[in-house]
Formats: sequence, C-alpha cells, structure tokens
Amino acid sequence: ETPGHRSDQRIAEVTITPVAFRDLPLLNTVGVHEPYAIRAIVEVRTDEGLTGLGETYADTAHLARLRRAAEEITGTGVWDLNELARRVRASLAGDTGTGGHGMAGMVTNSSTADAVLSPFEVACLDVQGQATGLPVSALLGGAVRDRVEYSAYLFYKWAAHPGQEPDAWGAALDPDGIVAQARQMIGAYGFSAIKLKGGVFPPEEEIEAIRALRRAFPDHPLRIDPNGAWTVETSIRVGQELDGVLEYLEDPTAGMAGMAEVAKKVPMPLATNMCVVGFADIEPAVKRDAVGVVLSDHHFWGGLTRSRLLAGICETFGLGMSMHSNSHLGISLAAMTHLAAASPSLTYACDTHWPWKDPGEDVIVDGALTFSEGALAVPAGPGLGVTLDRDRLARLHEQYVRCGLRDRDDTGYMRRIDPSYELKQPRW
Ligand code: GKR
Ligand code: MG
Repeated sequence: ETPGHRSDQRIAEVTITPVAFRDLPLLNTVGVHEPYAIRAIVEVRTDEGLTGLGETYADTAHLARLRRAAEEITGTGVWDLNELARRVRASLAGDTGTGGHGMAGMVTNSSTADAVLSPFEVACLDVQGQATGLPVSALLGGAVRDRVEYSAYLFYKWAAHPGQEPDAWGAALDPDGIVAQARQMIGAYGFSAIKLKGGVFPPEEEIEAIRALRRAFPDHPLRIDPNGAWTVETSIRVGQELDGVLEYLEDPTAGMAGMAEVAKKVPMPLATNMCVVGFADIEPAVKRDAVGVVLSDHHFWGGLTRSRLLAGICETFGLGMSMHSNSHLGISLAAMTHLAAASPSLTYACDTHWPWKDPGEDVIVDGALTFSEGALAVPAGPGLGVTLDRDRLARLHEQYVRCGLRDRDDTGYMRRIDPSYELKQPRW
C-alpha cells in the first residue's frame, strides 16, 4: 500500500513546548532528583500537514538553542538530514556556551550541536515513516528484533520529597531496601537485567547491595554505575571484589586515563556514558582500550541515524553496545526502542527511567508502549508509532510554567535540603 504522500515535503513550522512531570527523590553522586523533571517536546510540521515528534532536554540554554535552530531549519526537506544537520550547526555559530545539557553535571562534554540536532532529526524520521508507511526502525536499516529488552534501573532513594507523603516505592537506603525495590520493579515489569545507580554510599555498602541482589536474583545480569565517583584504586578494588558478579561496571571513575587503568585490572568490561560521549572520544578510547561497552544515547549523539553510525563504529572496533537513559517521556522511549531494534550489536538490555514516572503523566496517547516480560514490542505502525495527546501536552506545559524549575540541578536541590552536602569527584 502506498500512502500517497509527497517525497519533497519541507519543514513548514516547528513548535517547541517545555513540559514538567513529577519525579521522585532518586539519589546519585551529584545530589538528588528534584520534584519535577523537565523535557522539551518538538513538533515538526511539514508543508503537506504531517507532524513529526521529538523529545529532548529542556534546560534554559538548550531551549534557547532549540528555538534558534527551529528558525534556521524551516524550509529544509524532511529527507535531507545532512542539510538539517548543516543548518542546526549554522544556527549555533558563535555559541561557545557549554551549559544546558540536562544531565546535572554528570555528562558535560558531549557535543552541543548533536544534542540540538537530535529531536529535529527524530521528528523528520517520524515524518518520513508516516509518509512511507514504514516504522522508524525500518528507516534505520530494519528491525533485527521485534522486542527490545530494558533493565530494572534501581536507585537509592528517600521515601518522599521533603514535606510530601511517601511515594509508592518507599525508601531504599540499604541492601534490603534495594532488593525490595528490585522485587517491586521486576514484579511489575518483568525486567531480566538489573542496574544499580551507585556513587551514593561508601563502595562497601554498594558492594553489599549488589551481593544482596545476586542472592535474590541469581540469574539476572547485574551492573553498577557510580557516575565516576570512585578513584582508580577504589574502582579496581570494587571490580575485583565483584568478579563473576557484574556483567559490566559502568563509569567507575571519571576520565579516559583512569578508565583505561581500571580496565586493565578488572575482570569485567567497563561501560560508559561519561567518557565516550561524542565521536571525538572514540579514537582515544579505542587506542587506550579504555572501555568495552558504549552506552549510546540518541539525545546527545545527534539523533537516530548518527547513533546507528556510532553502532557501526563500535562494531568495527569490537566494542559492545548498551543504551543510556535520563528521566524521559514516551516520545523518547519510542525513539530508543526503534533505535535498539535496528542496532544489531546492541545486545545488552537498555536503561530506562520509565518506571519512575507517574504512568498518568505523559504527552502521548496511552497504549503504544506496554512492557511485557521486561521488553517493549517495537511499534510496527508508520513513523515512531506514538500520537501526541494535546490535552496532556497542555497540562504538562502548565505544570512546567507553575513549577518554576528551569534547569536540572540535583546538587542545588540536595544543598537546600542538607546545606552541608558537598560535591566531590572522586568521592571515594
Ligand atoms: O537519573 O540520576 C540519574 C542518572 O544518574 C542519570 O542522570 C545518568 O545520566 O542514568 C544516567 C547514567 O547512566 O549515567
Ligand atoms: Mg551511566
């Protein structure tokens, strides 16, 4: 069936809507998640009237760049992704700012241009899919799997944000709390791999949590990610102690040189979304043998086609692939799922923050993405396969306006709660 859409459609109008959704007090090595997470929803409308969707960070500097790029890309053909990238780069000329990456200081040197390009590229692919009747996974080279596995992404957390009623997850501040959280999450979603966000408590306590998870879930691959909180020495000690227990050790220490040192001395592969964050990082990482697994993330690798390029480069050098996540909504989850489906070497279960989101809060119509046995079926309809719900979009935008949060700041929020809190890297 040919849907009969024009192949020369051009971008006629771009709308960028910042939204906020409730988030829980999840702890990490730079602080704690604020009561709201913010995202920007991008709509690209063509001169034929099709609308493609994208989702990205909404921090102030990033929003301003998105708006500048939106003006510049009007008139671009939706199939001309090279021209789209050129125009996005042109819109950033003279912009040397580094802020606005939406990652609370955990990923700071990724490419600004790639982060700005990403939601527009995803939206163009969504349009291409609608115009051809093909799912985005087909446009990326074809789905090699029809379900994409995700992992149970565990966080140490408080029972509630200060002043609020305890949430449905309760506190998780020790090994028992982490195991209880894993049981609850795996019970609800069926995940078959587990990741623990570390860097919060002394490494001995986090090792104990991993051992407790191993006892409770003997067959689930396990990972820990302290976001670079450990020295080289600590990382090596943790890696050696968890020999045979971890499937990979994610960003134990900050910086390529340290990662390379750790990689030589620990038995398991090192994974990263902090030390290889852009194309320029690949050559030094390969030369030094610093990492074994790259966590891709289309939000800062320039969109889906550039993430496929990354996957090809990783394959060439024998690097494994997994996927990184930040607090996100359904448009991102759909894009992540199409990308993972079309990336043959992405064989690890992907990260997602999805379970931490209130299921009632999203910008898409329910039903397109439903977890079963820890995986999502790859949407088979045209494009991304998700539909914007305008009432929900309006509600989450209003929430953005009301909540007043304009930049993710896990450290600032933590300091307002505990003025003695210090940012330290390495922490142990
Ligand atoms: O949500 O606190 C968090 C995570 O720590 C996130 O911001 C990281 O970017 O999940 C991420 C990671 O794997 O490093
Ligand atoms: Mg990570």
